[in-house]
Amino acid sequence: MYKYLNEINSPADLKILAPEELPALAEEIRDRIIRTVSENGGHLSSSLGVIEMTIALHYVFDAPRDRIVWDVGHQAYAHKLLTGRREAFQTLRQHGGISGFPNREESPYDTFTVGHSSTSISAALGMVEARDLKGEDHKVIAVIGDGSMTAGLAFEGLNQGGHLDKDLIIVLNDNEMSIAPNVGALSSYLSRHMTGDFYVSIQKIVENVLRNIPGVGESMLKVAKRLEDSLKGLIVPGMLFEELGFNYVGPIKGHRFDRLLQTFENVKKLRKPVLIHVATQKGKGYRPAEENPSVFHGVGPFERTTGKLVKNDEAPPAYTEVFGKLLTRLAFEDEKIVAVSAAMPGGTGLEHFAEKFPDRFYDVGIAEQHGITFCAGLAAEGFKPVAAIYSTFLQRAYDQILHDVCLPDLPVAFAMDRGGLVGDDGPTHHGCFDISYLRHIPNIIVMSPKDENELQHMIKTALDCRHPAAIRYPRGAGEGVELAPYPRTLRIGEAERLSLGEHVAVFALGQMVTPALRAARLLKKGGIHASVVNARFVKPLDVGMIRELAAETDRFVTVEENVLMGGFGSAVMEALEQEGLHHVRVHRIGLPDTFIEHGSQAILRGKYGLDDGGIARTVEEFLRHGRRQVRSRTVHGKAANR
Ligand SMILES: Cc1ncc(C[n+]2csc(CCOP(=O)(O)OP(=O)(O)O)c2C)c(N)n1
Repeated sequence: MYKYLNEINSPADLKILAPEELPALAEEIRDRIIRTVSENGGHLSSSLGVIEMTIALHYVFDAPRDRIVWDVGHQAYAHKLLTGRREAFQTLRQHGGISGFPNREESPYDTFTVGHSSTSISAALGMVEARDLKGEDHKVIAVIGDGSMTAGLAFEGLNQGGHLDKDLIIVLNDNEMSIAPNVGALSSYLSRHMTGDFYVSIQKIVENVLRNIPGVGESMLKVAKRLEDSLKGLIVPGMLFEELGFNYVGPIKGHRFDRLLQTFENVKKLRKPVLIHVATQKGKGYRPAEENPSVFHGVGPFERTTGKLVKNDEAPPAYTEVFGKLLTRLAFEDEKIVAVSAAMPGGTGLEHFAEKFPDRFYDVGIAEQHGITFCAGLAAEGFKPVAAIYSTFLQRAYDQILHDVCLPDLPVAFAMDRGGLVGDDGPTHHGCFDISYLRHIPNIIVMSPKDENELQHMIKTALDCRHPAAIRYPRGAGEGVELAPYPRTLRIGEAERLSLGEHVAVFALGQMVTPALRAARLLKKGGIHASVVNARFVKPLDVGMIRELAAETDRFVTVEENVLMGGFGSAVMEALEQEGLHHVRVHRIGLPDTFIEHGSQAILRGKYGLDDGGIARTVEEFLRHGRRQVRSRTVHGKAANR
């Protein structure tokens, strides 16, 4: 079906092609990507936008000897197709299939494991230094988007890169988009390449006029030349990078092979820090994605011919949607509520809020650290900021949460969407560390709702509590429960007992409450009676409830979609120890001490024993064999693999 692509098993096969054949190859790659993503879902717009650039990079450079370092890595589908994963590409993002991101374990062409943004310049610079220390001679090329360039981390890399003055190439892929349109001063600065053209034409006119003034023309011209640099600095985008010590090349047209090949060939000869500014179009070549690049940034399955998304209209509203709607409603009543997103207004459900309250909504760009300290500033002045950031990306802002928010006990609310297993995006995106990275910080309240209605109550609670408060909720649809017309404030640290049973007490957190209840029903059929508790709060824990249940049973099971280490179960064990309740034996169900692979949420929950059947089996075994045997199985990963 694909004349050119089918013959390419490595970049060496690509290099055999004539430059004139590359556009046809690009179209084949485009078709293959669209077909696969329409079935599996994935990051479409970004990958379509860099097909020509990817082919040109592999055509000119010599990977894997030359290191190509992708930023975020969501745009690397063409790279995967050209580097030996053509056959496997149909398994993209599926459990057991290839990853949606570059992964060092998957291929020697994937120089850096990635998924979070803005790491490429630092990583590439490390590789440059390693090359020089080892006395090797190859190129290192970082490919970074204009959205990812907004992060402080990228500038930290640029800062050192310009200073070291080594042979490093940065390709800035500028499509003027992050997921949504790019924001911030840097973005406006880059988009001045239009003005750059304007500058060149003005320069020509001025030159001509000066030359034609008899006598004074030439000397005026010299003065004008001297002024040129400062004039250029005012209006040409590259000067920022030049000032930082990079040789700026561009902007060049990112879908024209002649320009790309010529520029890469030229730059290859240099031995200094170079930044090539490439202008591309997000979604290039697929009309629905060109028209709506944000929707097709990360997309589920869709009808290829129409671009219509395959959606389950019957599904209950997603947690994200419930969050966004409620926050907007509450903001009408309380003008102190402001919302902050780090380049994800759509993904976090804040688009509606942004529309209604443009002056109280801030998209800070991919700048989670700045976003949190910015919230701290707002809170210090009496506002109620809500930082809506996915659990996995909030990892970036650990010190800002600790030092800038929790230490001064400022009332910032953290809406941590995608807490737990997120599915196909895999280990870089699972939000399974948040309970552990938050619960040891003084002053913070950490909670997780059992359903979308409780999420409403928790949002209200977080806004009313006058302390730092984090709510973690899962990716996907809610439980389908009725939504209370008005949320109430929960009593801080109060758990909810959902069923009675004398054999074992199951403490479940967040999205694990419903499967724990179903597991209790399964267990009942086998004569095991379990009390099920909706923990609601990880911090402060409901120690009263723990005491109460410890008086009824000597077996506790905790269930959480978080790593076991330092998680909710650990908090329960610590409380038992502190309370001197040594007679209680505990078994913790959660994620093992490993990075969880990609795959659908259902598959992963099944594999790691976090679904109804898995929880019921573990409880049953725990009661049958006692703590020691079940624990040793978990340690060897077998319990998790059942
Ligand atoms: C630290 C971090 N925050 C947020 C994200 C989510 N995210 C993935 S891609 C993306 C936009 C990246 O924009 P850009 O670098 O311009 O690449 P493009 O998709 O436009 O090609 C964002 C915000 C992320 N991957 N990492």
